[in-house]
Amino acid sequence: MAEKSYSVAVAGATGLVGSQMLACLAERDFPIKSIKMLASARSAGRTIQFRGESFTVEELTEKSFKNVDIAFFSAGGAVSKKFAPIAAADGCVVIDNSKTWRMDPDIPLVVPEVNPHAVAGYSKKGIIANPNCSTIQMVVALAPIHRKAGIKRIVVSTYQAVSGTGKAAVDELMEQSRAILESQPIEKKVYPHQIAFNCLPHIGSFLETGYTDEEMKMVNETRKILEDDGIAVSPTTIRVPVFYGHSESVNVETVNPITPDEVRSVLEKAPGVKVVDNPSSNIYPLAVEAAGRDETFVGRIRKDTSVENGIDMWIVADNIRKGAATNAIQIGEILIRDYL
Ligand code: 3JN
Repeated sequence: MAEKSYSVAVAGATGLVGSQMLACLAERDFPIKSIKMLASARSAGRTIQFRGESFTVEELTEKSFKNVDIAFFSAGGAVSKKFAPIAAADGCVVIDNSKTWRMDPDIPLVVPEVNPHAVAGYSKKGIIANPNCSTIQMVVALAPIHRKAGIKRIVVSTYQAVSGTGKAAVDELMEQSRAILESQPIEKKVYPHQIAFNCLPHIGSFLETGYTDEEMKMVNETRKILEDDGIAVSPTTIRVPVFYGHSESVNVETVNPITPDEVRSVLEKAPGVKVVDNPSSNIYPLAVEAAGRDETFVGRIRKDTSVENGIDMWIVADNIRKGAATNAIQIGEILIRDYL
């Protein structure tokens, strides 16, 4: 019998994440019967190449999801908020990349290497949430340590690539870098400050507590995915002049002792993780090497000598692939394998 195949839609098909979703669907041979490329009215009419065929981008409307089995959404929070429930009411399962539904207790928040069982919860509202990029790569690396030694507290600083903001920010870094090297004045359109040759301790919007909403995503989403509200998380999220690949300096304090060698050995067996850790040969994870890959790379694994049970490490992944598109398609793969 022929393999079952599905009607798929990609909402936000012309964006950075949407186009990567299409690339991942093709690369991973997702069984597709038909595909709709959806975007705003502004992008409607454009053509997109997919698996050697040309597709015309359609405007996303209330009627877009009739007879669609699975829709991958990456068109911004407002679109997700309005259209995910409409799609779900039409019997379509939505895998949503925005923050809109992530903390809804009736909507699963899934990282396939960590909590694949949670996909089952899709049936409540017909929506599955894809976590924030910085959270995904952190929990892929930390879940195996949590299972082995119990994580009590995480202190994390991120070094996030401009692609996390979107195409305009990628252009802004390129243009500012060129302008500065040519001693020309820079233009600031996306970020409040110069991003070229700079670091901005500011991602998202500031809350009354002094944290940003991006930082609070890491706190709340980590607890939901690891299914442990007792984990303390203190994040600082930083934008750096890197195009692709988020890096994270992560300190964890565990309940039970665990040595750096034990961490390496647990992570070497962990799904989706690649240990890159030979500092004496200058080998450690690098954003430029993680870009274009789907693994989460971990290195600089060492004992934090300032506490009894502490480990420090450096975690890097492609924010557009594992941090967004790949993770969403992997969720789709579990969905069709076990549920649809
Ligand atoms: O800036 C980054 O590197 C990640 C950006 C994430 C982001 C930016 C705007 C809106 C999100 C997200 O995925 O958490 C959202 C959102 O979901 O609403």
